[in-house]
Amino acid sequence: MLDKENFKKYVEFSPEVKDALENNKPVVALESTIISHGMPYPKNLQTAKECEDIIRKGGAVPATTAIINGKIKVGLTEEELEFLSTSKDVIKTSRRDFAYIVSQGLNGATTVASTIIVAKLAGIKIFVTGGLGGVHRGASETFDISRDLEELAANDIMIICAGCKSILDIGLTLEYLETKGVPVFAYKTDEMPAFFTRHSGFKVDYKIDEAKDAADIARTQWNLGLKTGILFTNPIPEQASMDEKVINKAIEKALEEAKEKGIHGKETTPFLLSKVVEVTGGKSLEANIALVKNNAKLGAEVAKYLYE
Ligand code: PSU
Ligand code: MN
Repeated sequence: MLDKENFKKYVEFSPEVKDALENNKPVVALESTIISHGMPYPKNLQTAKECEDIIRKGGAVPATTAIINGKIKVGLTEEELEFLSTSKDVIKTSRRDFAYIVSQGLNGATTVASTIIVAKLAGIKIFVTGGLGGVHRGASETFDISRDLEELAANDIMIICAGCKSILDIGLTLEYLETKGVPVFAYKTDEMPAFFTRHSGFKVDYKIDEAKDAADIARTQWNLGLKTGILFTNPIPEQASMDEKVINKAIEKALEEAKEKGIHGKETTPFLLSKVVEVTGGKSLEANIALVKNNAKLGAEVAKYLYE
C-alpha cells in the first residue's frame, strides 16, 4: 500500500503546488515520460511549458512529477523541465523502478503509472496526459500490458487523455478496464477516441457533455467507496486530427520494425512513438501536441469543479 507518512521523507513540492494543496485549490498532475521519452527536443519542452500555462490560465495549478537526483518532485522548475527534455540520464520510471532510482540518487521520468502513484501520495485527484498505456497488439503472445492500467484500477484518480493509440489493441484495453471496474467516459462523444484520430469504432460506457458532470461522477464514485480510477477521454480537436490511413500505415510500419529489431519491454512504447513521428515526417508530433494541450484545458476545467 501507499505510505503517505514515509513519502514525506522522499518528496519535494514546488511552492506553487504546496500552496495549492494546503489550501485545497485545484491541482492537475502531469507526467514526465512524455517529455523525456515521448517527444523530441525542443518540442517536448515547449509542450510541457505550454500545458502548464494552459492549466494555470484555466484556474488550476499544474504539478508535473519526476525524480531528480533521487528526490520525488511534485511541481518542477523551468530548469528541471529543461533537464528532463534534454538529458540522456533520465530513466523511464514505473512502479518497480522507484526504489532503485530514489535510493541511488538518480533521475527518473514518471509514466502514467508512476505519476498516479505520486499524485495519490500527494493528494492530487486529477491527472492530464496525452495517451494512456494499454494492452499491446499481440499481447496474448508478448504479455505486454502496461502497468498504467493496473495503477488506474487501483487508485481513485481521474485521468484525462485522448484515448489509446492504435499501437495498442484498443478493444482489449477496454475489456481489461471493464474487468478492473474502471469506468470509461468520452467528452461530447460516445466513441473511444484513438489518440491521433477521433474514431476507433469502440464505444465508451457513457458520453459526458459537461466538465461539471465529470467532476460530479468522480466525486460520487469515490464517495460510494468505489476506489478505482476514472478514465475520461477527450478526442483530438477536429482540425488537428490525422488522416486515418496515413497514421495507420505509419503505425504498421513502426510495429514491423519493432518486431524486426526485437524491441520489447519498456523500450517498446518509446520506440513506436518516435518511429511514428519519423514515418509521418513529424505530422504525428503536431497532432500529439495539439491533443495534449486540448486535454490540459479540459483538465483544468474539471479540476475546478472537483476541488469545489
Ligand atoms: N503514449 C504517448 N506518449 C507517451 C506515453 C504513452 O502517446 O509518452 C508514455 C506514457 O508515459 C505512458 C507510457 O504511461 O508511455 C506507457 O509505457 P508502457 O507502454 O511501457 O507501459
Ligand atoms: Mn509494456
